[in-house]
Amino acid sequence: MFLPIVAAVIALPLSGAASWHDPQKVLSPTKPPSSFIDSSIFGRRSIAALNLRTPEVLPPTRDSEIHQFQTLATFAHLDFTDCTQFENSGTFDIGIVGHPFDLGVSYRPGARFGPNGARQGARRMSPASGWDMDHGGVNPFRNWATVTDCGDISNTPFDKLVAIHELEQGMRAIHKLQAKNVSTSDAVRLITIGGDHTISEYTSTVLAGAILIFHAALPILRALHSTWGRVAVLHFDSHLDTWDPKQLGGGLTKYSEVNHGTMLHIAHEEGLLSNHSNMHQGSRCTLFDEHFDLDNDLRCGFSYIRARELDTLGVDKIIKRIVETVGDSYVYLSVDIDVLDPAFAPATGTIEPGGWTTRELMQIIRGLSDAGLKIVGSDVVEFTPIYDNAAETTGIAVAQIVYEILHWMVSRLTTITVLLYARE
Ligand SMILES: [Mn+2]
Repeated sequence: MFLPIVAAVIALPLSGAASWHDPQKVLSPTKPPSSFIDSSIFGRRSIAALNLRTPEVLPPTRDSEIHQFQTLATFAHLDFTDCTQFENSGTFDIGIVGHPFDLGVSYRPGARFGPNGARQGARRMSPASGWDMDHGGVNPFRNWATVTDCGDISNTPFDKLVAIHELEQGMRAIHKLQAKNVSTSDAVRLITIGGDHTISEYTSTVLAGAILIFHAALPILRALHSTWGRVAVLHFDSHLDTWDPKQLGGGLTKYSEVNHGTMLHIAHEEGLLSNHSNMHQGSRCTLFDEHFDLDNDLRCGFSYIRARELDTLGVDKIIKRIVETVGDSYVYLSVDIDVLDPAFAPATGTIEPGGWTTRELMQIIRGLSDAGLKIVGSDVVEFTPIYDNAAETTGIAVAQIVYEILHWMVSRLTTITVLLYARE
């Protein structure tokens, strides 16, 4: 059997009418086709013979936002506003603001690209198609609030404390602005997209109206009490982030003490947090020793729900426990995207297997909104796009969580305003 096959293979180029030396007929260099159509399956027939009709141009029925993959990538195709400029006071109610900062990470760097990654992940969202089946048909972009993309707050990549100062100044400038819809909103609300988790500490500080100077450690608590009082931090994160700098990062310089795992410890030391109503959700990290970290966490005013407790408690009981813990406090919501399982959010700085699904997190946030918890600000942090996949799983999840928080703010601000005025 071997010999005839070899003979056939050898004979093949030598037999038949079309030798392999013949010039290629259709794409002959001496006779190039006059057009692409000529060289295609349509041959040399005239285009008219194809009977192609001129496309009918219909009048526009919806605005151009429907083309979700086009235009510059602001968050959900929102209008851009330079929110740090006072001339823009009174032009918006809720701002999405980027903090491209990652000088506080301990493992994978790259969260400085998170804000634009989140904007890329939010491109399928649009005010033109924002009505939500799971929120009673509400479109949070076209409800009572004017929502805008504030862009990023510029900060140096060369010095962490200077960068934090720049971000803090930017946030303070934004919080000086008056809201647009003053009949409903007493102040602008911000959802910050990080950036590593270090930003939350001064974000909540600025929100509270206090001045924080890390290396001087002299917070002005009077301003905090005259505006929101101490805020309760709801901290969705696989890690505690209340680490004493003695345990994480400290001992080198004052610079090293400020990082994405110590910021809640520092916030407590500065007196910015509620005494007992802060909570971690989705915890599942390892600790530096048997007792110290958890004792220090308790001392910082936190309790926690571990990620695995979802299996026994279920979503409803988790919501109930959070509501009972937070009570009537003003809530600052901080979502470290590593609270999700790496299957749902692989692109983050410090991944921990065994987390929640995106749907579970969305349902818990929705439950807190329905319970009427009084959200005064929020962030979604630790998205590090370089570790995302081609489907942009993490970036789209980050955008969806921001959207869920936006629903909470839109649905609850009226209640907050009434309470604030009642206090005066
Ligand atoms: Mn964190």
